[in-house]
Amino acid sequence: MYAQMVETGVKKVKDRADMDANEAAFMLQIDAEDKIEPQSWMPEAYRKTLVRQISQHAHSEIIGMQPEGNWLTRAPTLKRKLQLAAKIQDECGHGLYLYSAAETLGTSRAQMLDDLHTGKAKYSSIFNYPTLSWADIGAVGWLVDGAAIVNQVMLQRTSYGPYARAMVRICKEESFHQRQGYELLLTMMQQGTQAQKDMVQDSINRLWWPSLMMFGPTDDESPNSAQSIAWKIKRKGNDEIRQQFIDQTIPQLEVLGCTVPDPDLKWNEATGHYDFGAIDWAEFFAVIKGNGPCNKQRLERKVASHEAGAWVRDAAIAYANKQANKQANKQSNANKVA
Ligand code: BYC
Repeated sequence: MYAQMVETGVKKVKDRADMDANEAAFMLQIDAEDKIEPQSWMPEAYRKTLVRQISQHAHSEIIGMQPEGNWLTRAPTLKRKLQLAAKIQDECGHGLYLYSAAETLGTSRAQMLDDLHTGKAKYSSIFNYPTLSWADIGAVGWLVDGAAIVNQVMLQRTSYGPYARAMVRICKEESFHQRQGYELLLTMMQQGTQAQKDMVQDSINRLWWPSLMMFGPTDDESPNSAQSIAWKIKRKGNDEIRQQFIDQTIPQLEVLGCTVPDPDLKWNEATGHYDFGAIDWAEFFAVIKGNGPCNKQRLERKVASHEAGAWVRDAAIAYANKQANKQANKQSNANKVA
């Protein structure tokens, strides 16, 4: 089994009988569907699990801007360029809400960024694949945001209040992203040249399997799922949401007139779901360990832009200090007069 890099202290789901009074009361709150808020008592492992997941989610949004930004200067029309610029800005906003949600758990933005920059914290495997053609921008919107939504709709009901509330807004924006990606591909398929249609198919061929890997390892290889489901951080296992994504995506694929690179994909009348072929988990684990096609480039770019932005952070701090001093002087003058 894959060894966790972020140790949350959970080895197995604790029996209720082994819980102390605080933990038992916490579980009653979870059972009652009460949201856990920053000031609520929570088990340390619950807090660590959330910091791990929310910060990795935030990092994914921020790193995810890179493969899309790659096509910003080469968008085919002004309309497409504006759509792509708006989408990238949305992703940045999602990262910021999520960092703020994670900060409510007592960690700092600087710590989370340091964990990302030093390779300790992960981000979604999908962003370690390159965007080689304009059609990839459509496929990222349709497949990657589409996969993200299936997961995030479930996270709107996650047990931690600030994370659940951030997800509500994020899901609305992700729905727009998914539609713009699909509309882009549909336009290429319905109005494009043969070369453009081939570009769409090639893009789906390359991004289909990595999109399925976004949901994480199978349930029996997922060290975090059982406890996260018990705490209602996750509402469903990785396999169930992967299946849900496939079931809702294949009819859309058929409308496009494209195929997926999976000879075993077929509708199963008995289960009411699509059967699909084996996922290459060796590839997934290689990517999340840092050996995907673009891991090195993504991280180097992120660290370089963080360093290049140091003066902005310094200026913001200097300005905040100046304002605070001004306010303090005003207050002390007012006190003297009084
Ligand atoms: N990639 O026990 P498991 C977007 C890790 S961005 C990398 O199942 P868990 C967008 C996992 O972290 C949307 N690592 O874990 C942005 C764990 O390692 P650690 C991104 C993965 O947490 C810009 C280990 O494998 N969405 O939409 O219970 C442009 C074992 O896994 C991956 C989110 O981040 C992966 N795919 O379940 C366009 C959703 N899968 O941490 C679009 C929030 C697993 O123990 N996250 N790992 O070292 C989640 O819902 C859950 O964390 C996961 C994994 C379902 C991903």
